[in-house]
Amino acid sequence: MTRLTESTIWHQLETHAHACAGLHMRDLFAADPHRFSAFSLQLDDLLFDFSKNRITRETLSLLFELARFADVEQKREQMFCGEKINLTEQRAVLHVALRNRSNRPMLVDGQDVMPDVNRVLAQMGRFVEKVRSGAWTGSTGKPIRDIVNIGIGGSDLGPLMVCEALKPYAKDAPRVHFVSNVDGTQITEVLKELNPETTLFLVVSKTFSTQETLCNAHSAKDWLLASGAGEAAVGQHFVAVSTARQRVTAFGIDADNMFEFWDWVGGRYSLWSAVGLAIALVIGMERFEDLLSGAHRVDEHFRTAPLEQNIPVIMALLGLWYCNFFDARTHAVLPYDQYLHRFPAYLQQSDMESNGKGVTCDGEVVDHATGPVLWGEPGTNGQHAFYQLIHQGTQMVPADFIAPAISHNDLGDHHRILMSNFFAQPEALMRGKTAAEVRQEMQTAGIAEDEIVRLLPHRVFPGNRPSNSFLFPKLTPEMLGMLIALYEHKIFVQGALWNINSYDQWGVELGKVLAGAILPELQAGPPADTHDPSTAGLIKYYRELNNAGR
Ligand code: G6Q
Repeated sequence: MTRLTESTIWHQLETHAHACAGLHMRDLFAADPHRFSAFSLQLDDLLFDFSKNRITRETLSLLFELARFADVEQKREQMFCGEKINLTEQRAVLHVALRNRSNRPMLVDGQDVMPDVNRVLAQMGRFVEKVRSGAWTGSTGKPIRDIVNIGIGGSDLGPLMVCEALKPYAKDAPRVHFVSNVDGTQITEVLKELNPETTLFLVVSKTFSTQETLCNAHSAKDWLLASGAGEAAVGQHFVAVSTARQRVTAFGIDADNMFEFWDWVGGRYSLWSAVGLAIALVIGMERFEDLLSGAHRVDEHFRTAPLEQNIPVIMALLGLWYCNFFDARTHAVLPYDQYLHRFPAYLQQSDMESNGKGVTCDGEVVDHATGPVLWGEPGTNGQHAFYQLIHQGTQMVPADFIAPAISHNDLGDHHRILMSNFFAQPEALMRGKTAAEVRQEMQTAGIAEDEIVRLLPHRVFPGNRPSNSFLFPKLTPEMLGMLIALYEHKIFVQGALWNINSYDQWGVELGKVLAGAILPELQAGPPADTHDPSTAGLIKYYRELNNAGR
């Protein structure tokens, strides 16, 4: 296959990007009264406005041609058909099966996975009902009041983000806590507040061999036993979510209390599986299924809508446009909803772990940028912090603005004020403020001419800074499911365009091995002589400090 950057369409995009360099969005809007309707799409209640981008109709048609050149549609079908598109691990990538509410057969190795998916969902449903109704008790017969999810990475960020996002639906539910960091401070602080008799631990680990998770799980078990509970209590206070049955039972968790998932579910795409047990315990199984339904709605859209009307495809192409043709190295996600405060952190993992790759599926080193650094914070907090750089800094930061029209907390003028910011920021980023406008403003304010001349360059905003806006009625489980799935498929499309494997994570695996090798050296014996002088020096000083501290 022709290298992406050597293809005719890539060259056409380069030429076009050059021609677009002088275009200002302000002028594009002025020239085309239909720009908003031409460059926005609606999926059910969700409005996706991408008109504030540095694009013309020609840009889009070239980008769609690039998608066709990269076989995005065919690759999409391969994913939905359970082909082993995770080439380095020889695995299918079928998280869409976990939320396949149509129940149509979905195959991996010729086997329909839906019976297994439905079996585990039913198991989750029974368990959730027992815990929420109080029928499942701790070892002293008391109902469960607190749930602690112990997991890391994909076994933490998804459930954590969703539990935060759907807090308004957590009425009459046990409280939920998350422990991920191997830093003992986190689990210590969480357990301080809890009563062992009424606490249930969910140990969530695909492999059940992740050092951080096992270390935390063992400390949790010690805490339970130290309260006077016998070994037999472990079964009532610990359940597991994993693909590794033997390791789970070796830990002391009853195999009946293990919720299974499968190797065709990547960790960062697993919140739809039993990894989402904490979510279901907190919002109830019905609402968890609503979350799945929202994602399924997007799966159907992504699979069937023509590229030209396909929201994740357009999100992906716009991202690539800036990343590869405008040198944008980061992408901001800016939710105007406090409940979505962990959404950027969650997407950071799904996007950066998926598309932070430098080699194509064919093993060639890429000669263009791939996944951007993704980052963000809830809207107005960001405005008083880092938006300055987005408005007037020297790099382009494409941004996604996300907001519900209706708040879960109708408090005075709060939501109207929040929304006025949600509308104002993308507009200001797009329009900017010209020297003439700044001058006029300062003259009206009665500022002296020499002062105007001095201040003017500082108060000009170049504008022409791109953004997408996502506006929907309310942050419900369905809507959240839709939002997450849109980003998941955007990531898929970008991986397909760049011809990289979005579904392995050798960088993560490396971290797991490296720390294991150094661990024994921190206690006794001479540090290994294989370290560079910097690492050796640091380890030596650490040991001196520890010895002095004893
Ligand atoms: C996700 C990654 C990674 C993984 C964690 C936890 O896609 O593979 O973040 O989720 O390393 O792994 P376990 O679930 O196996 O403990």
